Amino acid sequence: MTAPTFTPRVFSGIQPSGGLHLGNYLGAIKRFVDMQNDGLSGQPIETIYCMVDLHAITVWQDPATLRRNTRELCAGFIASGIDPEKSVLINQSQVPEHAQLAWIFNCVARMGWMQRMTQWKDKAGKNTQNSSLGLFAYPALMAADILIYHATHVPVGEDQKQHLELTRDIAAKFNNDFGVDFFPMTEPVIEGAATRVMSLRDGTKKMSKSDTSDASRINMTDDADTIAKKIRKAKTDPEPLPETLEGLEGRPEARNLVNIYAALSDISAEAAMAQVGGQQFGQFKPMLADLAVAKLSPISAEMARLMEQPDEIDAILSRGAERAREISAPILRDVYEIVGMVR
Ligand code: AQP
Repeated sequence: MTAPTFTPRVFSGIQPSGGLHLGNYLGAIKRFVDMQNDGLSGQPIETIYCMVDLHAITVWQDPATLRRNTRELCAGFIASGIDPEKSVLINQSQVPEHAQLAWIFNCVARMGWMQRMTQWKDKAGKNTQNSSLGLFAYPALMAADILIYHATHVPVGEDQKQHLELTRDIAAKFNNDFGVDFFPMTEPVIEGAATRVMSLRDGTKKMSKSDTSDASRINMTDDADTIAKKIRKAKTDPEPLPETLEGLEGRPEARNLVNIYAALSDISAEAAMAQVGGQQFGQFKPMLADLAVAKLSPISAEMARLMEQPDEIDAILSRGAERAREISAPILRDVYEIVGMVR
């Protein structure tokens, strides 16, 4: 078998394990849209975006809620600007090659690698014995999601950096174990002003779906009043904003709001400071709230409209799965051949 050349290709996914929030939007989806429309370094690039439902069930999900969340996530992708004609939009469980390659990777990855994953430690906490085997093996499935398409670039938030490093380790070990140059060394794409959006209640904690406080996050389905109220009530310190970015050192809540402002405005944090440096929060917060409402309200309105057409969403996902399998099935066939499966 000749060593394949790797067509530049983007893959990324989000779990339908709850509603989308501003962190998912700024850290991931907005970047997905940019890569779909602008390509990579000016070159067009194939983009595949996924609702990773198999990942979601690593912790228990109510079946009806999971179904709804998966459709709502798909609506969120499309409402944010993912065009199902330009990008391949899929639900993970509809492309069986993800799970099939994950099994092979379960046999390549080492227990010690998984045990070092901070997300595993955070999510399992002290209760490792009672956590699902799937939660432990999560990064091997994530590696399979990416490598089943030979994806070369993965836009993610900063929290996924360690899993991307593990994906490279798995690819390298597979290549080495079988003496092939089969899987690419995928590059994480962690860019922009908001690669780690923090909780509105605690600037040292990531904004997250699983935070018990709804006030900690802006949900993509929040209405204008709720968005404005959450920003008004966001925790801050008593000082006005400094004149420069350096002055935000040691002020995580202020830094977070500036990053959100920058990312929503499509400018760097430095450029944001040139606009808002020196302002009191009483002036800055209403401006940020107006900006957030202006950017997010059209998305939530479009999500609501799309959710009234679940059949249309399902049809988009079926079409996406067909397109995805044209790429994934031949790659899995090659993997089985390399590993020595009789076909
Ligand atoms: N706060 C965040 N800032 C920037 N990016 C973020 N992402 C998540 N939170 C932030 C990025 O969103 C993508 C999908 O994340 P996910 O839903 O698959 O998993 P997650 O990171 O576990 O999301 P949550 O909200 O934090 O869920 P829970 O509460 O269940 O743990 C990824 O690219 C991620 O980086």
